[in-house]
Amino acid sequence: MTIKERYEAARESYKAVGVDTDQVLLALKQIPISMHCWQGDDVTGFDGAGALSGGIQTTGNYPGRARNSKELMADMDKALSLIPGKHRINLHASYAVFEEGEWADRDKLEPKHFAKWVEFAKERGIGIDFNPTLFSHSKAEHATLSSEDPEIRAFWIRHVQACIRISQYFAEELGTPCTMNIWIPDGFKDIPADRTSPRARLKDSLDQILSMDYDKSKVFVAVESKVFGIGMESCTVGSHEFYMNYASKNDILCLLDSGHYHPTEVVSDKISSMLLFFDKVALHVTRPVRWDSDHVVLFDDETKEIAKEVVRGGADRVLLALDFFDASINRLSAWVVGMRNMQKALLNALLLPNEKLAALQESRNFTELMMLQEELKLYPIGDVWNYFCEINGVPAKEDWFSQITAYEKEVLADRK
Ligand code: RNT
Ligand code: ZN
Repeated sequence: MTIKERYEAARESYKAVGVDTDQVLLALKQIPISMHCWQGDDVTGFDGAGALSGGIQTTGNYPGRARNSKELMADMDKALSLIPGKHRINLHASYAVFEEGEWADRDKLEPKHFAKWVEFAKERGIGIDFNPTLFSHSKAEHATLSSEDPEIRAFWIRHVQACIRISQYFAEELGTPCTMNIWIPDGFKDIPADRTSPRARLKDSLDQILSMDYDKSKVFVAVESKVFGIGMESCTVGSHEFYMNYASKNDILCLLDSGHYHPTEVVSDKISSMLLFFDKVALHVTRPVRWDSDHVVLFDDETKEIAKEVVRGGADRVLLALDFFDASINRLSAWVVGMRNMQKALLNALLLPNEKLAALQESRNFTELMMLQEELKLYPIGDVWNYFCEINGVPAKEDWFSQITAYEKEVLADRK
């Protein structure tokens, strides 16, 4: 049987439970995911400011890490060619592309330092999201926006403001809003004596940053919390309560990273609450394992649960981005696996008879609800997925992987 014939058979199965798979394929194609550039080079960046720091870490030394913008762009291009649909890319400020002999510190970054990325995005018709980089820098050794040192704090305030200008430039050049997400590593390894002052300083820094003039319809500023980081086990200044309150009072967005909560706490359960109080919510989808928050996204239960909430809450209200970094496997494969898994999870959610399931809950028919949810798990989603790949011009099943192996031999092997 061909992929199309299998799809046609699957279409009948889904039709019987009231799901129109043709509509589902159209809907899935409309959901962009922002692919993070930092998986390609282990969060190193191009500004040479220092080794990765700030409580995040990559492990592994799989050969072929992208060493410059040309290599990173080529790798992202290759990965995107194996992922169905049109997506976005997510950049960090440390990925500025300088001309020969040129360099600017983080507080002096300008739109022109990102012109090459705009060119890249324009050629591919995709949007860009952005992140100020408040780590891996000599001025980020202790604290950034919550620093007790006024000069350090002013430096990082200037940096984030520069990033807002760059974000607006992306939005204007590409004709699509840019989500600009602020994450800072500030925190304490051991029990602090004063949790208030650093948080008050962070609050004041954010106030100063947002007092600048920018177009809120073009730049969606978001703030990302974290429960702990390596070397910041006892207190994170930018905690969930801090940012949720800040975002809601200041009309900016909260970004929920699925690796940033206590191990039994899940982001899938937070989305519906956020959407009742905010117009939009931003996500970093990733996979936490033990103390690490950044493993490659799998087609696992929590990713599926997140996708259900995205679909049920309105996919246009959830700004989806991925955030993981694995240096122990082929980096392009990590991107493709993670992106395709996020899409499979969205497909899984779209293929559910969501109204029918909600009606069962509403009538408190939990017996049938459980039965149906479980039976639906073995419906032929794979046949729909393969067809989705085929009609969007990318290899179905594991057939994309031979291209990764070839790229590894032809391109990555030369990077010594
Ligand atoms: C770190 C945060 C943050 C980073 C990226 C590189 O814990 O998740 O989002 O991963 O900005
Ligand atoms: Zn994150």
